[in-house]
Amino acid sequence: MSILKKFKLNLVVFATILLWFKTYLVYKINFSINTENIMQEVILFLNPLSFIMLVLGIGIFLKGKKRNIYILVSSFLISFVLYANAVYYREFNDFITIPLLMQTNNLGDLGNSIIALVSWFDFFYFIDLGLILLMIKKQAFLSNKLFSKIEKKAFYFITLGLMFLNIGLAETQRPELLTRTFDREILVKNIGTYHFHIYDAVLHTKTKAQRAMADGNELVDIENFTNAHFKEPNGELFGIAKGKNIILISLESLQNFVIGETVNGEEITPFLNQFIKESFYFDHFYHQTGQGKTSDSEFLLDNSLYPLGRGAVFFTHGSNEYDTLTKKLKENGYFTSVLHANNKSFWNRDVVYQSFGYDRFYSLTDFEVSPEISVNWGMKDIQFFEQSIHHLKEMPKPLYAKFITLTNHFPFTLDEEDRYIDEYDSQSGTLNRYFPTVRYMDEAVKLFIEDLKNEGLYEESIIVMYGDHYGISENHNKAMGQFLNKEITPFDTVQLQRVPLIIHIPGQEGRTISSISGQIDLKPTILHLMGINTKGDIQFGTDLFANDRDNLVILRDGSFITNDFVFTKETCYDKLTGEVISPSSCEPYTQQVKQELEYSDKVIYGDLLRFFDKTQSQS
Ligand code: GP9
Ligand code: MN
Repeated sequence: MSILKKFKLNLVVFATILLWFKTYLVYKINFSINTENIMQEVILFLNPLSFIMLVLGIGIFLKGKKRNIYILVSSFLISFVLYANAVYYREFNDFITIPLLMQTNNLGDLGNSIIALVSWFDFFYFIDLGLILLMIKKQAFLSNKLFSKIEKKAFYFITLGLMFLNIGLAETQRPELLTRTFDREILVKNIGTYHFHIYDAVLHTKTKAQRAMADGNELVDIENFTNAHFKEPNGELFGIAKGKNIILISLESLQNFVIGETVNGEEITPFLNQFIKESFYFDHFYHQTGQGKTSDSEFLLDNSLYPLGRGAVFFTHGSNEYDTLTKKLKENGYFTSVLHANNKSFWNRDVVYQSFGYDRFYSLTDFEVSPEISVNWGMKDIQFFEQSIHHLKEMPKPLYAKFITLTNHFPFTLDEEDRYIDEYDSQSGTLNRYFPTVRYMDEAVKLFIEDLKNEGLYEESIIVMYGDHYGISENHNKAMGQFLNKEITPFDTVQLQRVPLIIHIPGQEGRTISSISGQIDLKPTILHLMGINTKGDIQFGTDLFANDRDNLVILRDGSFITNDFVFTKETCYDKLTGEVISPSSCEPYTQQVKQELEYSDKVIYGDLLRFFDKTQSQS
């Protein structure tokens, strides 16, 4: 007992440890954060500590009553943030962000549900404050010894060290964590809930400042530019699919080089190879995504704007005003939806789909998912399509439904029973596994089309399918070279950014179109097929069926492709031979490329479409 009496604790250290352990407990109990290995668990355990030390640590510079009040107030504020997230998470399975708090209608909804969400035992979230109070009152275990200068320095040295250790470890688990701005859960898992709020605040301030400084006059030049590049729709095809349903399938990581190809003597995409013959097939169609991957391709589709060069626009500018494909279809009587068997907050989709005007997002909770029908990132494509048919049948018609597949995603793992062809044999496991997962996706699409036919939906719909982005990165050039039987140069890398685009229109004969095009062209193309004109829209794509298209496709990294040239990594190539040629051949395009990307970025950073007067531009 006498030993215990001698044992005295510093209040700052005591409060820090309590808050740290409490946060970890909330991670484990409230936020269903799963860790996949010991390292992730270590990161999760460590990540609240440096922030708490940074804030509560100020207490070591204070004395007596002031210190006690400071520790109590700061512990309370941090606990409150944690608690607010825990309450929000109960209903929404997500973390609070600033844009969310700013959305007043969201707040209204929140207000109503808060009462339903809190419960009497929530005082447990603040139990450490009780312990701190008790300690202050009793004074028995409280040490009033002040930190020496050296100790203070050591305290903050350790805090900073922990912060860097956390970021370093997180980076090994998730390269480009902060620049690729992944799912909020992944961010919280790696940098912790408190750092996440700081990160969110920085992102928000930056975005707000750019937006605040923008004004409507900036639109004039941009409108002139996009209007000058507008191409009149093809008279024969304009409105050819008017009133039909639109079934759009985003094919995960599907690149063009597998189409019509074989591996170990077996076709990789037997169904698509057939389907192409009855459809418009664009074999020189490029993805134009950046770090936002699938979400960037969705952004291109809906807006005909380029995604951003850094970060994912779905995260950074998800709540902007947009003039989307979806909104236009909705205005024309369509029921608009997205089907994707993943968490609704992934890629900030729940927020973005609202800005884009989708009526309904069928996400993970709308599907019955079990481990048996899951692989890799989640629900298997075959079951995803199977269950989607029920949703499709129930939707009001005409419908526009976007399906996002998932199985053919890196690292391309597959269950034995779903392997229709053998793996390839090269030094890259990734490329080897890619072929069977592509083959699986091909099967899933085949079964889906059969289901559409059985349900009588096939003849009533146009079907648009495209690859969202590359699946095999440049890291696998050697193996890719072995498969393609050539050495992969930067020129080939650009050519490998081609993804298939297939548009099936009932009653139309199949045709392969080899003019160059990109995802940015999807919006005007689809709308014109439906008989909806896009003249006057701020868009950087053009109708793929227009007769006098400009022949220029711009990739997000500034590389570009024309009929005759490919420009990438500061080098101009002859498109036909792949030979390096004089930069002067590519020069005439460089200005337009720069201008176009800059204008598109400006629209997003300035949220300029809020100033866009459609009625005026259409007249
Ligand atoms: C996940 C899916 C894949 O929901 O969209 O995302 P990706 O990593 O391809 O961007
Ligand atoms: Mn993807």
